[in-house]
Amino acid sequence: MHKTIFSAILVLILLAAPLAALAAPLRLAVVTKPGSAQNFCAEYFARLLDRESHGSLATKVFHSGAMGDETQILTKVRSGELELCVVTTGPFDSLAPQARAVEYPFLFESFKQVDRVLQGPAGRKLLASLDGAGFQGLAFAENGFRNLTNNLRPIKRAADLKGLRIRVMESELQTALWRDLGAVPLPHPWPINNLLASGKVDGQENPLGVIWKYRLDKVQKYLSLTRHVYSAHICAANPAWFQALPPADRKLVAECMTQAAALQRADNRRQVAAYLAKLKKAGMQVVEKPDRASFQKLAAPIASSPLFAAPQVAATLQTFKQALRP
Ligand code: EAX
Repeated sequence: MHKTIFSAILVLILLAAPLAALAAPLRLAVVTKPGSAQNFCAEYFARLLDRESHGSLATKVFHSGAMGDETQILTKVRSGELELCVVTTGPFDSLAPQARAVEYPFLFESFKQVDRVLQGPAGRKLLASLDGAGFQGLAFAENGFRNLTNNLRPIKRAADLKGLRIRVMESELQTALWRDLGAVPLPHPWPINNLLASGKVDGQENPLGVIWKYRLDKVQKYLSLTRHVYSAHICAANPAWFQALPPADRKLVAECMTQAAALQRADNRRQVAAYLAKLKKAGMQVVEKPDRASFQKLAAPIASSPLFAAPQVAATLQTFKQALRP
């Protein structure tokens, strides 16, 4: 009797082992904390995929830097240590330089223009091209239009930036941009609250949602609505893992990510005005209409800099500009 029960249990264990291995959750990483834009997309994707796959594709979201900063997350997706990520376009810079076109200064004026490019053929082409850099591009979610904050003075025009020490993303483009604008850029991974509190930099730049959710108003006094760069989040997968999925699962993963990203973008846009109101209420002094043309003039030579010289990078920017033509 005991022997039969023992054998039955053994059979069950042997049967369950491969099933358990199959059911190991997909690992999806974001650098930000719950409530942030990246997390919204990641968590919504996880819920949606779980529901649509009837529980056969579970996802574990690693957040708050549990898988390292955004550059480290990208490296892990490329090596297969992670299946998925939602990462800001900035840190894609050195790994997939064509992604730089998204954060080209003053390229986009409105969300409508952003969608025309990123949600159209030009955006799809960029996502597909990431394959060459070791990523399966799935969708564009959104960080938003970036604005400048600092502790020294209200920034009304580019001349006011002289000598300002600004934390920038780990991105060659963003570093070059702020140098061209007359500031002193310091590349540093997210999060940056401690860096700002330490006084090693005077300012930083991020979308209003990020400034509010990380309460940068507590360590920064002035805010200028420069909207100098639009930051997307690229939802990407490890290509080998993705391509090895059964076609139906591949389709499901892509569709769930597309839907999660669309919902996240809509949520982000609905809240921009509220974020600004909250930051004002919290005491930030806001320059609502800085002289953006003065910034734009100093940023213009970046198009002919080595950062946009590589054929693929130049071609991506060109495709974006073409898509923006009326
Ligand atoms: O979402 O590093 C940054 O400034 C990014 O905007 C970060 O991902 C916050």
